[in-house]
Amino acid sequence: MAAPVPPGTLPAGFELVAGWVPGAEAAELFTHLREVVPWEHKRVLVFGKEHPVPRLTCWFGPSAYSYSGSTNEAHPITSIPALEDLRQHLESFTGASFNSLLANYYRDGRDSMGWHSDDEVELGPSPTIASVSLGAARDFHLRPRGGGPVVRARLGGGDLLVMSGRSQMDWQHSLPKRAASEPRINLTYRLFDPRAPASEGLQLGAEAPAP
Ligand SMILES: O=C(O)CCC(=O)C(=O)O
Repeated sequence: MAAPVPPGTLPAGFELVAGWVPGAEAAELFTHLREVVPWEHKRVLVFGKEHPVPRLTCWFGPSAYSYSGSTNEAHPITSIPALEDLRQHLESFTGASFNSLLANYYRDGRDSMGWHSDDEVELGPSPTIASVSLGAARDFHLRPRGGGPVVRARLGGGDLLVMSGRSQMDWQHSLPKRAASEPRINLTYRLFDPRAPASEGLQLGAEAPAP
């Protein structure tokens, strides 16, 4: 079993487990998911103007959700056995429950994720989010919501980042653009309650520009 990166390396509420999916398996999973996930290139409204989201995405979960004038159709996790298998392993490893998953495909260094917190009403006040990275390593940044220096981490293929406790209340995260990068896939497993009072929706494209 892969060991967590020593405590204190990341802020409280963030635990990085390097090589959680072992090397060869992580590489195979990347190739498989790149082929079988029905990737979509969404467009979102930002200040009334439509923009393409700078990555490909796919939402798996119990129901569709909408944000910024764009509806994300829900695909069942069980439609891709490898994603359901990962879900079950993540539940055993973390002790948390997951019923949904946002898959992001960063085609190259121009693809990115802007500053945001996963703090939507449907996720509850202190969600546990399990984020699995596959493919190329990319920088991952954290910044305190109240202001303060950026904490820099690197997420490699097979790494698992677990965000829990006050992580979404106290911090924002982003995946900045880079001059060059090989492709990468990230899978964030969540527990999504479709009956929660409507919010702005998951921040799939409503994030601030990537640094
Ligand atoms: O690609 C990543 O590691 C970040 C994904 C992310 O921030 C999200 O899905 O909310």
